[in-house]
Amino acid sequence: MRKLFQNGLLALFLAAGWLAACSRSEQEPELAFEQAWVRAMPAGMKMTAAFGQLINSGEQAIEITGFSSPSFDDVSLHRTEQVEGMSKMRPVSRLSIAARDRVELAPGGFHLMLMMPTTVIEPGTRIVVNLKSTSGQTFSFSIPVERR
Ligand SMILES: [Cu+2]
Repeated sequence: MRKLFQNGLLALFLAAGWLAACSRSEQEPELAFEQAWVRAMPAGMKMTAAFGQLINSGEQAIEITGFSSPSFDDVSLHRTEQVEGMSKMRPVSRLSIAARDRVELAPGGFHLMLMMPTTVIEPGTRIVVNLKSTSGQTFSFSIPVERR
């Protein structure tokens, strides 16, 4: 009787796992923003940036073309480049994250440029950033403000 119960339970687990595997393939793309942080703004500064790892765990590429935040009137993607020994920031209109791949946003490279704050951006608080994909999905992230 106990053996029968165990087998039944095992079958249930297998069925549940199979169902989960099936539904996963039909799910919308997944995007995570890990180790994300926003640089705290010194008093008087009108701009700052967000950094972290954008991780696409899905089977399809994600193309981000929309950037916004309720805490900033102007959000865009920038890339810092070295031009003739000078560090320059250039706007980038879209960010592609291949299937099962990641893109790093880091000082000196890609970053989310946050301009025209609508609130005080202090360490210990969080700000929300929304990334919109070309497939119409919006990914929202709550990112801690840190002094680094
Ligand atoms: Cu920038």
